[in-house]
Amino acid sequence: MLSFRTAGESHGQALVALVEGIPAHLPIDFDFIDHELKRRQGGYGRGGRMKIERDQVRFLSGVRHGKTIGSPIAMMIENRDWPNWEQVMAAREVLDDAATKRRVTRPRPGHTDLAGSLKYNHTDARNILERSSARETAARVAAGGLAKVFLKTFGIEVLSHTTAIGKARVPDDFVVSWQQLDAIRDDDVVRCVLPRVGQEMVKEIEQAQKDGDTIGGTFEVVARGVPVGLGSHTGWDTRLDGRLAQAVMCVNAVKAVEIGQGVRIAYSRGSQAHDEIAYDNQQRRFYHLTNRAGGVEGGITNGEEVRVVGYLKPIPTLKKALRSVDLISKEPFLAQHERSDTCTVPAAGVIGESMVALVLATAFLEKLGGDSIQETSRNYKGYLDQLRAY
Ligand code: EPS
Repeated sequence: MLSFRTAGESHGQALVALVEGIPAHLPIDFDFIDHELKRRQGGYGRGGRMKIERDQVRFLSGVRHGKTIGSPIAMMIENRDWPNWEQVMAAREVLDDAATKRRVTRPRPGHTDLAGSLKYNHTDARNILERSSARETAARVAAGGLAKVFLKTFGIEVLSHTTAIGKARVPDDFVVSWQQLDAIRDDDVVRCVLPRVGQEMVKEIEQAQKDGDTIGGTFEVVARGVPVGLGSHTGWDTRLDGRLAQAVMCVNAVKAVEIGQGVRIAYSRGSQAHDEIAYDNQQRRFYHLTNRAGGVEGGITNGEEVRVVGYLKPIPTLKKALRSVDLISKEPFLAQHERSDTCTVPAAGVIGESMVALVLATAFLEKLGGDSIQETSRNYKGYLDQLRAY
């Protein structure tokens, strides 16, 4: 069973990801995983922090001579900002002065500051925000990179694009092709496949920046090569659409998730909502004439591309601060402003890819099992033969 956890604070020493259940003998593409981390760091509208960090994975366990050995894989990403925070974030007790420096007592509306401080009984919201910071997603992308390397062995690939930033958005009925996704360049600052809309997105971010404000938007993750039969209709928690929704919803700032064209079809008739079925005699496979369902029917993948849309709220750390109340004095104040980003939608797409890859890899291994890649490959071949012989 594939599972992963992360640990680490935004301004702590490092982030850690622990991945268990990847079969043995998987060749690790180290450069690919580091490149994934770099993709996450990009995007127009990131703050000063991204100039400091140069995320790279150090493998601590589970990989030997370039291949997985079947044991838990521990990955570490150093925080280059740590030397500036050694005292503030020290594990051991420090002098009062260093302990109170950079204390956060004026919670930001929309952030975890208030709910987290009340729940964990802290009067310094730094104890909350350090972990709820989106910095943690670097560790998720490391784990997701591993999942992508695993999936690629079986011909499954996951990419994403930005579909809206503020008022700039791709047309409602726009269906992105794999070629368009594949052609997004690393230096594309908004990761939108329609250049004219991309330029509008840049303007939206610039305007928000000028106004001391932040801006949200949407991204779409697409997975191709996904076989029919991942996930199951038999239980509430085995349905793959539910698992994908959870995985994308927990990306920082995401407030809504859509599978395929789920939102639009809620407002249309059944005859306009569903994807008609056809059969390809040559390839001996069923397929659909459209893919509004986003590749999942009844909680099971149906062989079409899996498509998931994440909707992000604007980041809650605002220069133009909103009204708040001090945690200690209970007096009204404007919320605290910490250095932060104006827009993270392009980065969120990369994180969404990782989360989708982790869900797909988990469901793939649930269905096909295997302690070694050889065993999983044999099982997969047997399943594909079964589908062809159906
Ligand atoms: C974040 C605030 C900023 C972001 C950070 C998320 O960091 P800092 O407080 O150090 O300026 O840049 O994101 C990352 C560091 C990252 O790697 O994505 C926050 O408050 O959530």
